[in-house]
Amino acid sequence: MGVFLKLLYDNIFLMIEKKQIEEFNLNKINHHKDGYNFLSKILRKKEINIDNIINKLSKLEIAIPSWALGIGGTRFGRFSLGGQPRNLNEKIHDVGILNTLTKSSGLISLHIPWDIPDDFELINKIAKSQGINFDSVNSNTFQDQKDSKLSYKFGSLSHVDKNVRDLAISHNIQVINYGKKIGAKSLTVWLADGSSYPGQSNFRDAFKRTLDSLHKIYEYLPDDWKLLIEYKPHEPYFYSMVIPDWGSSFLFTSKLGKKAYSLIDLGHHLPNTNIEQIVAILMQEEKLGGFHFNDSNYGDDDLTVGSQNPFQLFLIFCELVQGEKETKNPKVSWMIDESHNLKDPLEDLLQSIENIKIAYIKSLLVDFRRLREAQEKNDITLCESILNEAFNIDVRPIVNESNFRLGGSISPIDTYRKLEIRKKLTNQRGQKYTSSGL
Ligand code: AFD
Ligand code: MN
Ligand code: MN
Repeated sequence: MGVFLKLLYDNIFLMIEKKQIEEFNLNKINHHKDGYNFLSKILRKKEINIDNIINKLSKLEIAIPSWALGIGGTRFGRFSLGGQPRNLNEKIHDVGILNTLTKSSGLISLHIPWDIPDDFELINKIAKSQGINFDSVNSNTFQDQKDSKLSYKFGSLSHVDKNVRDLAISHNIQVINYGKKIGAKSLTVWLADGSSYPGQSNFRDAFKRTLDSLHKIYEYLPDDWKLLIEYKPHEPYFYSMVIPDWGSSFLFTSKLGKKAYSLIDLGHHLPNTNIEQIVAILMQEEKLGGFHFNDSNYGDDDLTVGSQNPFQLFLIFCELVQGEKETKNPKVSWMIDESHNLKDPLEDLLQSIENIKIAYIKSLLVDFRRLREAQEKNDITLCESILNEAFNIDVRPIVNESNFRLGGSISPIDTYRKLEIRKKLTNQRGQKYTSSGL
């Protein structure tokens, strides 16, 4: 049996069969339809076409981070969970499970060098067999690679030593080359460079060295690719970061050219930052490339999307939906970036996918024309009530109906549990894990 078939066979137990989902849906359909029909009636009275919303949902593609399919950890410890993926093949199968249940996560975002395929042709075949495509490829110059003669300890693209900068540039170029072989169309650079003490680094010199390095990477970028520049105010450095905020990311992307865009990671803001305003302005400047969705309270907590502040997520989507209509910003990549320590990663990601859909649907229910009129009159109370009118509708029946119509599960987490997927994964892959991840 060829390697491909062997790998497929090894994971065949994982394939959730269509009839299993159909059986599960059959038991839930009446209860679901009661809720859905009731909601349809309410929305029809508001002259909202629910089918248009479901049609938009059917086009959703949420990218799953390869590094979040296993248990992450904190610097204080990492606790095991059985059945975590041990290699890229198994990560792709896990994304296949998510996509079979939700029909909206047929994308995986790889992290290099953690996810370098041994055999590109084989991995493309496996991904195709699972209905999975590759989203942005992520470079990693925040860790020294084994037997590297140079170190990123004091930075990479901004390093004072040109040799280190050249190493980091060549790594990013190598990541682009890997990406080309799997059909990726964007490179995500999260530059972890910065300083932890006053006086450690010259801010302007570090900026200029970084810009020069990014230019070299940008020149190599294929014409139909995007370069996504992610920003972060702290960690792993705690006095300054070279790209700390949306303004610095925007400055770099503006200086680099039209293929460069900013990436908003929701956990990369100081507490109480108005992220939705950043979305609005970056879209106005046609420089919003994508999101890393997660949730947080204090820092880069990488918690389940929408688990802490669903209203902020809704407001972000309100700007996204308005920006799509009112600006020429290109299609934005919706990627998740999380690190799981407590929950089953696949359950966590199923929750995140559902919460993204919920926030998106609610933003589609907002009467933005009426909101504009109320804003023009400075009628604050009316502005708030127009938003809250949409936010307070329980739209889960629409999420479930969309899953159902696409052949997914009316209730993905319940199906995942009923089919005992985690138990099967553990039986197949063992209790201990060797997965990479943050
Ligand atoms: C860490 C960084 C950043 C990056 C991710 C994957 O903070 O969010 O996108 O790792 O490299 O979370
Ligand atoms: Mn991120
Ligand atoms: Mn992060």
